[in-house]
Amino acid sequence: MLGRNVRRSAVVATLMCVVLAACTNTTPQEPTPTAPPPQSLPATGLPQVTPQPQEMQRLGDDIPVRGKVEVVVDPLVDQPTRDLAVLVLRLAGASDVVVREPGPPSEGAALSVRIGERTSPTVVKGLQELGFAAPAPLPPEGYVLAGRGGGNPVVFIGASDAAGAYYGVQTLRQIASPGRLAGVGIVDHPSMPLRGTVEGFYGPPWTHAERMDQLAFYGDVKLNTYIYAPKDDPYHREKWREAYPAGDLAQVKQLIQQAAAHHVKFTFALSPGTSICYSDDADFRALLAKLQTVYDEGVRDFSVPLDDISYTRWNCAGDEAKYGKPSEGAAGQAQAELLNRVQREFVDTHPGVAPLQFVPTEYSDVEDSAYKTAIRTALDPRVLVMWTGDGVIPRQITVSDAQQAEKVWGRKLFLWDNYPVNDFDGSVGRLLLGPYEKRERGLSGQLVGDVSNPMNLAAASKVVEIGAADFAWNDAAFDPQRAWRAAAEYLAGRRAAGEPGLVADQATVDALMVFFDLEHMAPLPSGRPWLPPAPELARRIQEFRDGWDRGDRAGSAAALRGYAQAIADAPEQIGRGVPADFVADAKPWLTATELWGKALVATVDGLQARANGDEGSTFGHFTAARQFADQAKQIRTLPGEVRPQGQVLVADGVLDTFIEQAPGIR
Ligand code: LTM
Repeated sequence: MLGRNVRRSAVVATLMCVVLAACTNTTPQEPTPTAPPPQSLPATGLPQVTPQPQEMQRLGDDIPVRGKVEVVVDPLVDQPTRDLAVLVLRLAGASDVVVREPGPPSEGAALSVRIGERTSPTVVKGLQELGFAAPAPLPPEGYVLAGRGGGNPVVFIGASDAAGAYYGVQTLRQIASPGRLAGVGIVDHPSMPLRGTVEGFYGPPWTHAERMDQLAFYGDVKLNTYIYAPKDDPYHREKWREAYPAGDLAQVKQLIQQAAAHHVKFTFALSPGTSICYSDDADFRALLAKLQTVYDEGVRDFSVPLDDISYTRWNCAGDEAKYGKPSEGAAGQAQAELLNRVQREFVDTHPGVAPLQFVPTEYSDVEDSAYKTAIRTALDPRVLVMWTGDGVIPRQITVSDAQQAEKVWGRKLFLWDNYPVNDFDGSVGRLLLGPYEKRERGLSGQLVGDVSNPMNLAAASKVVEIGAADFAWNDAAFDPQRAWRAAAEYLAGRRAAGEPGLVADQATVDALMVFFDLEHMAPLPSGRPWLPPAPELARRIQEFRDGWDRGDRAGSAAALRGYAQAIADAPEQIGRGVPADFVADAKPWLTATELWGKALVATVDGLQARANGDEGSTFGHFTAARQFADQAKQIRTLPGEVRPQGQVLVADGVLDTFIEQAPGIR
């Protein structure tokens, strides 16, 4: 089974928001019918774009978008990019958008948007006329975008390739707001060549619909890689020799098309390690045959993960005869020979296939070993090797870890980042909605790519995925808190499945930030945190305690009560303003949050009553608080959604502790 068919209903969102862009622009005034159309609109600061561009500057006034707009494209600009440009311009206010190849201008166009190769003469001339000095050629997937309001409003997007053109238009989406495009100049390209996710967790695989949605979303945030490797798809691991049923292959075909439309490499992973006999040519042929079936459907990126297997026991007598007694070094040798053959006999013989990817059996440390020595010395240097950092769930990922890893593996590594995955015992009951923290700036110089291993809950994983996308694109400028808020803006800004909106609903963004804080904690395998629980709530509780101890009892209680009410109200606001798939993923946590919020409100009411000297009602409030908390503790994760199951956790160690301790505060 490739994935469950249906888990939840389709994405439906009602509110509109600036999608990954700050609402810095004001809505333009409609001109009176007799007034001439404005040629430019006063600039209002730089828009926020996520992932953050390498360079962005203001070039002049904003560009009005109204009436007829023409989009002039080179053949480099593919259909999805053209369609996105039309959608963005219509959302921004164009009544009519004409797409044409270079040639005579369309009659009556109020604005021309030129999208083509960075080096094409019209783009070069247009950028010169705008006085925008941009490098050429640009790195792969790069683009330059420049526009300015004025006598003859124009926007130029010059790209290094088709992906660059697509990303230029994704940025156009983020500099658009109702009635205008920001008059800015941007030079942009990714810092890491491979950016995305690996569906590599245990437990319920994503549904087909979730994968389709994820692939579209990756385009929005300039992620270019999706690795298909769900541990619980038997055809990926245990039954790796067996062909996928026809229906599953049809879905693979759809996924490949969806990936291509959003400039994502659909990477097919096959994990034979639990039963392969390395010395058996029949097994090698079975492996190639399986890869061939998906190659025939259009897959051009492949991975052979050999993680989470025993490498001190052979699966057949033939391996002992060929490689000797089971040992780490012998396993490394056998694996390297297998992978080299896949690279030479499959990748090299199939046009268009990218270098093979591989997850080693030792993937989570930086110590040299017999296994790593064998891989380092025997594995074809073109094969990409994945690594999770120093630890399966590391406390942090640093440049020096990656440098050490490069030494022992003999090559720069491809990061398999086990965040926000929640399939291990230490993560029971957790929804990981924290910022993309503790990944050191500068890692792009050491890694060939960064893919995150998400939660079984696909839509909820977008919060961390957006942070990871921002980091992988431009780690030098990365700000985890900024990217975290951008994730809230993204979620609050979908009009409907796959369709962006341009106006932010700040109440929804604020509610999401309150909720994200409550689910900030990220656990190590032991369950102890590598990201602390609810730092904002903890800060406010500390502020309350300090004020209370200083004697400002009423003031400090009133301040905390406001935030307690925001917690209690956040789930309803999120339910109204965020896509249905995120709400469905987060449902048990939202239900628990409302109860914990009510418990906190009642707790603060009890403290306020105490401050007023009303000990009689103090007791009643504390009793109500305990009842709400008891109800919240009953909420459990949903079977079929995550694995393992357990009590849903919300700001544990902060919220529950305060509610328990409050009756003793005097
Ligand atoms: O991390 C790797 C390479 N393999 C597995 C993943 O499949 C799993 O999702 C994570 C988190 O439990 N840990 C692993 O070891």
